[in-house]
Amino acid sequence: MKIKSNSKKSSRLLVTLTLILGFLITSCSKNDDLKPSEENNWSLTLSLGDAVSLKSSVPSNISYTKGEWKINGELVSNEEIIQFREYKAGTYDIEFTAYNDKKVFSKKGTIEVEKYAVAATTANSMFATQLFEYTPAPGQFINKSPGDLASAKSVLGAKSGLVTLGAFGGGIVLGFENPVLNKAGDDIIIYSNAFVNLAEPGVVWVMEDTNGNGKPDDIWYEIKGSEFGKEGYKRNYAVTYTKPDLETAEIPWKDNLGNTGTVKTNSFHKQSYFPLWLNSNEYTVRGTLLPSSNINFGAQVMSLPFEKGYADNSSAGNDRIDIADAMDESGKTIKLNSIKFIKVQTGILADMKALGELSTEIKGVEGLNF
Ligand SMILES: [Ca+2]
Ligand SMILES: [Ca+2]
Ligand SMILES: [Ca+2]
Repeated sequence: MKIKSNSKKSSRLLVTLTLILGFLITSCSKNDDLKPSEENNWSLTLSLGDAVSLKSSVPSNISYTKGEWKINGELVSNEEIIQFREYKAGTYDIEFTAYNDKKVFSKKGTIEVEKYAVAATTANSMFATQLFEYTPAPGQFINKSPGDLASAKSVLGAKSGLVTLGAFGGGIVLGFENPVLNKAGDDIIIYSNAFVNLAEPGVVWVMEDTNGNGKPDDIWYEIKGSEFGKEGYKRNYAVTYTKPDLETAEIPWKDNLGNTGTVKTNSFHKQSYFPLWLNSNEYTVRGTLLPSSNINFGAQVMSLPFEKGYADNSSAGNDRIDIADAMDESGKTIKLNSIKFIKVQTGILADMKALGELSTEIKGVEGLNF
């Protein structure tokens, strides 16, 4: 963790990963007014998954009736202390606002969360070596292996890790050291734990580093797989998962079509199925829903693989992706010369009975053409 602060006067106390931000009160008036600080900037750089505690320390002679923490403009807490930890690289705007009946006092800062990467060598740089985001949906392995940050890191630079993405929409974003070129035929292999008659297809997205900044902040293009346009295939499908009051209860969801349901819990996995590192009590995932047509609830629950174009699909455990199948929002094929980033998301929303939720797993991602 690297820290810098533009605010010379703010008192900082770093104990392990705890950061206390002293709020500056430029003057303390007789009326207990909260005055805005002149120096309103601080910044931190964290690695993906690092945790810091942020404390609002308005001096005790100032009374305020309400305090609010916002992250990227969204209210996350009214407590004095919040813990910040993100599994998604990017810039986060942090704001604490204190109110009394006279004034509003606000202090802002930013936290930059950097990707996690393993060193790229000649022996491993054909694999994705960078982790930009791990945002699983709820599931039976979430908050433990293979549904935690260590598991997400395990797929880097190899094909022998294992991470689960949880139920529909849960995802992971990885990057390559060097662009993977779009040559004739397949360009990428996604390794998974697919079993015979138990495909858990994940939708694959690719991105060029168009602006050349090394970050996945350009346009995602979905790989047009064999289920494109079939009944049950829906783009821009969104599901909101809510943390239940009882930590071990099943996880309610609602989608953007008015449907509701739950991610069921089972007796094998007794921890919370909701990602406990999140700052909020609900979150929404958005992606492409694949048909449930290949799931068969007979004497034995089965999920047959689709023809092509998905992760965790083929029973051999290696699914080949052709960058030439990338398509834009309208479904039109787009020509990409290379890609730098890849995203995989669980594509089906299904309760597989005794097997738990349908969830895509991956073991590693390999580029074939450089
Ligand atoms: Ca190709
Ligand atoms: Ca699987
Ligand atoms: Ca970029």
